[in-house]
Amino acid sequence: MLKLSKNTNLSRIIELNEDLLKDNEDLATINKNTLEKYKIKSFDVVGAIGAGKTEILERTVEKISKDKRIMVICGDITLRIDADRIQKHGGKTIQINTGRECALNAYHINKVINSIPLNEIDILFIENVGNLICPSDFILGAQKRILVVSVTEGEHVIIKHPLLVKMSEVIIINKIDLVSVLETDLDRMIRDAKSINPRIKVIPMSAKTGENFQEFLDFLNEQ
Ligand SMILES: Nc1nc2c(ncn2[C@@H]2O[C@H](COP(=O)(O)OP(=O)(O)O)[C@@H](O)[C@H]2O)c(=O)[nH]1
Ligand SMILES: [Mg+2]
Repeated sequence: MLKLSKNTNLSRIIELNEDLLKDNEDLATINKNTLEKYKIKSFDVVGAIGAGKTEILERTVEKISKDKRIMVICGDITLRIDADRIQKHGGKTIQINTGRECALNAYHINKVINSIPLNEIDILFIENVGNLICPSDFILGAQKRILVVSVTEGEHVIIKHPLLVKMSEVIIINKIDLVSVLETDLDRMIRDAKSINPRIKVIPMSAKTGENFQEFLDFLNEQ
Protein backbone atom coordinates (compact mmCIF):
# COMPACT_ATOMS: atom_id res chain seq x y z
CA MET A 1 0.00 0.00 0.00
CA LEU A 2 1.43 3.40 -0.98
CA LYS A 3 1.54 6.04 1.72
CA LEU A 4 0.54 9.45 0.43
CA SER A 5 3.08 12.16 1.23
CA LYS A 6 3.90 15.57 -0.20
CA ASN A 7 6.00 14.09 -3.04
CA THR A 8 3.92 11.02 -3.83
CA ASN A 9 3.97 10.54 -7.58
CA LEU A 10 0.39 10.30 -8.78
CA SER A 11 1.34 8.80 -12.14
CA ARG A 12 3.00 5.88 -10.28
CA ILE A 13 -0.23 5.22 -8.40
CA ILE A 14 -2.17 5.21 -11.68
CA GLU A 15 0.43 2.88 -13.20
CA LEU A 16 0.07 0.47 -10.28
CA ASN A 17 -3.67 0.54 -10.69
CA GLU A 18 -3.38 -0.21 -14.39
CA ASP A 19 -1.03 -3.14 -13.61
CA LEU A 20 -3.60 -4.54 -11.21
CA LEU A 21 -6.40 -4.30 -13.76
CA LYS A 22 -4.20 -5.82 -16.49
CA ASP A 23 -3.28 -8.75 -14.19
CA ASN A 24 -6.98 -9.23 -13.47
CA GLU A 25 -7.79 -9.24 -17.18
CA ASP A 26 -5.06 -11.80 -17.91
CA LEU A 27 -6.33 -14.09 -15.18
CA ALA A 28 -9.92 -13.63 -16.39
CA THR A 29 -8.79 -14.85 -19.84
CA ILE A 30 -7.27 -17.94 -18.23
CA ASN A 31 -10.54 -18.55 -16.34
CA LYS A 32 -12.58 -18.12 -19.53
CA ASN A 33 -10.39 -20.58 -21.44
CA THR A 34 -10.58 -23.15 -18.64
CA LEU A 35 -14.38 -22.90 -18.41
CA GLU A 36 -14.68 -23.20 -22.19
CA LYS A 37 -12.38 -26.22 -22.23
CA TYR A 38 -14.77 -27.99 -19.86
CA LYS A 39 -17.81 -26.73 -21.86
CA ILE A 40 -19.23 -24.98 -18.80
CA LYS A 41 -21.76 -22.21 -19.44
CA SER A 42 -20.82 -19.38 -17.10
CA PHE A 43 -22.61 -16.24 -15.97
CA ASP A 44 -21.47 -13.34 -13.78
CA VAL A 45 -24.56 -11.96 -12.02
CA VAL A 46 -24.13 -8.36 -10.89
CA GLY A 47 -26.44 -5.81 -9.30
CA ALA A 48 -27.05 -3.73 -6.19
CA ILE A 49 -27.74 -5.19 -2.77
CA GLY A 50 -31.37 -6.30 -2.64
CA ALA A 51 -32.04 -6.23 -6.40
CA GLY A 52 -33.02 -9.90 -6.27
CA LYS A 53 -29.89 -11.71 -7.52
CA THR A 54 -30.11 -14.52 -4.97
CA GLU A 55 -33.89 -14.86 -5.39
CA ILE A 56 -33.43 -15.22 -9.17
CA LEU A 57 -30.71 -17.82 -8.67
CA GLU A 58 -32.86 -19.72 -6.16
CA ARG A 59 -35.72 -19.88 -8.67
CA THR A 60 -33.33 -20.82 -11.49
CA VAL A 61 -31.68 -23.62 -9.56
CA GLU A 62 -35.09 -24.85 -8.45
CA LYS A 63 -36.25 -25.03 -12.09
CA ILE A 64 -33.21 -26.47 -13.83
CA SER A 65 -31.13 -28.44 -11.34
CA LYS A 66 -32.98 -31.66 -12.23
CA ASP A 67 -31.49 -31.51 -15.73
CA LYS A 68 -28.26 -29.55 -15.26
CA ARG A 69 -25.40 -29.79 -12.80
CA ILE A 70 -25.17 -26.31 -11.33
CA MET A 71 -22.48 -24.61 -9.30
CA VAL A 72 -23.07 -21.17 -7.79
CA ILE A 73 -20.23 -19.05 -6.41
CA CYS A 74 -21.58 -16.33 -4.10
CA GLY A 75 -19.56 -13.24 -3.24
CA ASP A 76 -20.28 -11.27 -0.09
CA ILE A 77 -18.08 -9.39 2.31
CA THR A 78 -19.07 -11.74 5.11
CA LEU A 79 -21.29 -14.75 6.02
CA ARG A 80 -22.71 -17.44 3.72
CA ILE A 81 -26.40 -16.55 3.77
CA ASP A 82 -26.83 -16.46 -0.03
CA ALA A 83 -24.99 -19.73 -0.59
CA ASP A 84 -27.21 -21.42 2.01
CA ARG A 85 -30.36 -19.99 0.41
CA ILE A 86 -29.39 -21.29 -3.02
CA GLN A 87 -28.12 -24.67 -1.84
CA LYS A 88 -31.56 -25.58 -0.49
CA HIS A 89 -32.83 -25.73 -4.08
CA GLY A 90 -30.38 -28.30 -5.34
CA GLY A 91 -27.29 -26.55 -6.70
CA LYS A 92 -23.79 -26.82 -5.31
CA THR A 93 -22.52 -23.59 -3.80
CA ILE A 94 -19.30 -21.95 -2.69
CA GLN A 95 -19.33 -18.71 -0.72
CA ILE A 96 -16.40 -16.33 -1.07
CA ASN A 97 -16.05 -13.69 1.64
CA THR A 98 -14.17 -10.72 0.26
CA GLY A 99 -13.68 -8.89 3.57
CA ARG A 100 -13.39 -5.25 2.56
CA GLU A 101 -13.46 -5.75 -1.22
CA CYS A 102 -16.54 -4.45 -3.01
CA ALA A 103 -16.37 -6.94 -5.91
CA LEU A 104 -15.13 -10.40 -6.73
CA ASN A 105 -12.07 -10.50 -8.97
CA ALA A 106 -10.57 -13.01 -11.39
CA TYR A 107 -8.16 -14.26 -8.73
CA HIS A 108 -11.04 -15.38 -6.47
CA ILE A 109 -12.62 -17.28 -9.36
CA ASN A 110 -9.30 -18.76 -10.44
CA LYS A 111 -8.78 -20.18 -6.94
CA VAL A 112 -12.21 -21.78 -7.00
CA ILE A 113 -12.01 -23.28 -10.48
CA ASN A 114 -8.59 -24.73 -9.68
CA SER A 115 -10.02 -26.55 -6.69
CA ILE A 116 -13.32 -28.07 -7.90
CA PRO A 117 -14.05 -30.98 -10.28
CA LEU A 118 -14.94 -29.00 -13.40
CA ASN A 119 -16.06 -32.07 -15.32
CA GLU A 120 -19.01 -32.34 -12.89
CA ILE A 121 -20.46 -28.91 -13.77
CA ASP A 122 -22.72 -27.84 -16.66
CA ILE A 123 -23.53 -24.28 -15.58
CA LEU A 124 -21.62 -21.89 -13.32
CA PHE A 125 -23.32 -18.82 -11.88
CA ILE A 126 -21.26 -16.25 -10.01
CA GLU A 127 -23.28 -13.91 -7.79
CA ASN A 128 -21.02 -10.91 -7.40
CA VAL A 129 -20.88 -8.72 -4.28
CA GLY A 130 -23.94 -6.44 -4.26
CA ASN A 131 -22.75 -3.29 -5.96
CA LEU A 132 -23.36 -1.38 -9.20
CA ILE A 133 -19.95 0.26 -9.44
CA CYS A 134 -16.94 -1.90 -8.44
CA PRO A 135 -17.74 -4.99 -10.57
CA SER A 136 -17.25 -2.94 -13.74
CA ASP A 137 -13.50 -2.81 -12.99
CA PHE A 138 -13.00 -6.53 -12.51
CA ILE A 139 -14.05 -8.99 -15.18
CA LEU A 140 -14.05 -12.58 -13.93
CA GLY A 141 -13.82 -14.67 -17.07
CA ALA A 142 -17.47 -15.72 -17.19
CA GLN A 143 -18.96 -16.17 -20.66
CA LYS A 144 -21.81 -13.67 -20.12
CA ARG A 145 -22.70 -10.95 -17.67
CA ILE A 146 -26.24 -10.65 -16.30
CA LEU A 147 -27.10 -7.30 -14.74
CA VAL A 148 -29.97 -7.30 -12.24
CA VAL A 149 -31.71 -4.06 -11.29
CA SER A 150 -35.12 -3.71 -9.69
CA VAL A 151 -37.92 -1.18 -9.93
CA THR A 152 -37.44 -0.43 -6.22
CA GLU A 153 -34.09 1.20 -7.02
CA GLY A 154 -35.90 3.96 -8.91
CA GLU A 155 -36.31 4.56 -12.62
CA HIS A 156 -32.94 6.33 -12.94
CA VAL A 157 -30.84 3.43 -11.74
CA ILE A 158 -30.00 2.31 -15.29
CA ILE A 159 -29.09 5.69 -16.78
CA LYS A 160 -26.89 6.41 -13.74
CA HIS A 161 -24.82 3.21 -14.17
CA PRO A 162 -24.03 3.05 -17.89
CA LEU A 163 -20.75 1.18 -17.60
CA LEU A 164 -22.24 -2.06 -16.27
CA VAL A 165 -25.09 -1.79 -18.79
CA LYS A 166 -22.53 -1.56 -21.61
CA MET A 167 -20.63 -4.59 -20.25
CA SER A 168 -23.66 -6.88 -19.89
CA GLU A 169 -25.45 -9.17 -22.33
CA VAL A 170 -28.69 -9.19 -20.37
CA ILE A 171 -30.41 -6.80 -17.99
CA ILE A 172 -33.14 -8.13 -15.75
CA ILE A 173 -35.49 -5.45 -14.44
CA ASN A 174 -36.81 -7.28 -11.40
CA LYS A 175 -39.74 -6.81 -9.01
CA ILE A 176 -42.22 -5.69 -11.68
CA ASP A 177 -44.96 -6.90 -9.29
CA LEU A 178 -44.29 -3.64 -7.41
CA VAL A 179 -44.56 -1.24 -10.38
CA SER A 180 -48.16 -0.28 -9.68
CA VAL A 181 -47.41 0.49 -6.03
CA LEU A 182 -44.25 2.47 -6.71
CA GLU A 183 -45.41 4.03 -9.99
CA THR A 184 -41.96 3.43 -11.43
CA ASP A 185 -41.65 4.27 -15.14
CA LEU A 186 -40.75 0.80 -16.40
CA ASP A 187 -40.89 1.85 -20.06
CA ARG A 188 -38.29 4.49 -19.36
CA MET A 189 -36.01 1.90 -17.72
CA ILE A 190 -36.31 -0.34 -20.79
CA ARG A 191 -35.64 2.59 -23.13
CA ASP A 192 -32.59 3.68 -21.12
CA ALA A 193 -31.07 0.20 -21.20
CA LYS A 194 -31.53 -0.03 -24.98
CA SER A 195 -30.15 3.45 -25.59
CA ILE A 196 -26.98 2.70 -23.58
CA ASN A 197 -26.49 -0.75 -25.10
CA PRO A 198 -28.63 -1.50 -28.18
CA ARG A 199 -27.47 -5.16 -28.12
CA ILE A 200 -28.58 -5.82 -24.55
CA LYS A 201 -31.49 -8.21 -23.93
CA VAL A 202 -33.96 -6.63 -21.52
CA ILE A 203 -36.04 -8.95 -19.35
CA PRO A 204 -38.58 -7.26 -17.06
CA MET A 205 -39.68 -9.90 -14.53
CA SER A 206 -40.79 -10.73 -11.05
CA ALA A 207 -38.73 -13.42 -9.40
CA LYS A 208 -41.33 -13.40 -6.64
CA THR A 209 -44.47 -14.08 -8.70
CA GLY A 210 -42.68 -15.81 -11.59
CA GLU A 211 -44.03 -13.31 -14.15
CA ASN A 212 -41.87 -13.49 -17.27
CA PHE A 213 -39.32 -15.76 -15.55
CA GLN A 214 -39.56 -18.19 -18.45
CA GLU A 215 -37.94 -15.62 -20.74
CA PHE A 216 -34.84 -15.76 -18.56
CA LEU A 217 -34.83 -19.57 -18.58
CA ASP A 218 -35.14 -19.46 -22.38
CA PHE A 219 -32.16 -17.10 -22.55
CA LEU A 220 -30.08 -19.52 -20.45
CA ASN A 221 -31.15 -22.39 -22.65
CA GLU A 222 -30.08 -20.57 -25.82
CA GLN A 223 -26.48 -20.08 -24.61
N1 LIG B 1 -41.67 -8.04 -4.42
C1 LIG B 1 -40.59 -8.65 -4.86
N2 LIG B 1 -39.60 -8.92 -4.01
C2 LIG B 1 -38.49 -9.56 -4.50
C3 LIG B 1 -38.36 -9.95 -5.85
N3 LIG B 1 -37.14 -10.52 -6.02
C4 LIG B 1 -36.55 -10.50 -4.82
N4 LIG B 1 -37.36 -9.93 -3.89
C5 LIG B 1 -37.08 -9.70 -2.48
O1 LIG B 1 -36.08 -8.68 -2.36
C6 LIG B 1 -35.24 -8.94 -1.25
C7 LIG B 1 -33.78 -8.97 -1.70
O2 LIG B 1 -33.60 -10.08 -2.58
P1 LIG B 1 -32.20 -10.83 -2.71
O3 LIG B 1 -32.40 -11.94 -3.67
O4 LIG B 1 -31.65 -11.17 -1.37
O5 LIG B 1 -31.30 -9.67 -3.35
P2 LIG B 1 -29.74 -9.63 -3.70
O6 LIG B 1 -29.09 -8.81 -2.61
O7 LIG B 1 -29.65 -8.95 -5.02
O8 LIG B 1 -29.24 -11.04 -3.74
C8 LIG B 1 -35.69 -10.26 -0.65
O9 LIG B 1 -36.55 -9.99 0.41
C9 LIG B 1 -36.46 -10.92 -1.81
O10 LIG B 1 -37.44 -11.84 -1.36
C10 LIG B 1 -39.46 -9.67 -6.74
O11 LIG B 1 -39.47 -9.95 -7.93
N5 LIG B 1 -40.53 -9.01 -6.17
MG1 LIG C 1 -27.66 -11.95 -2.74
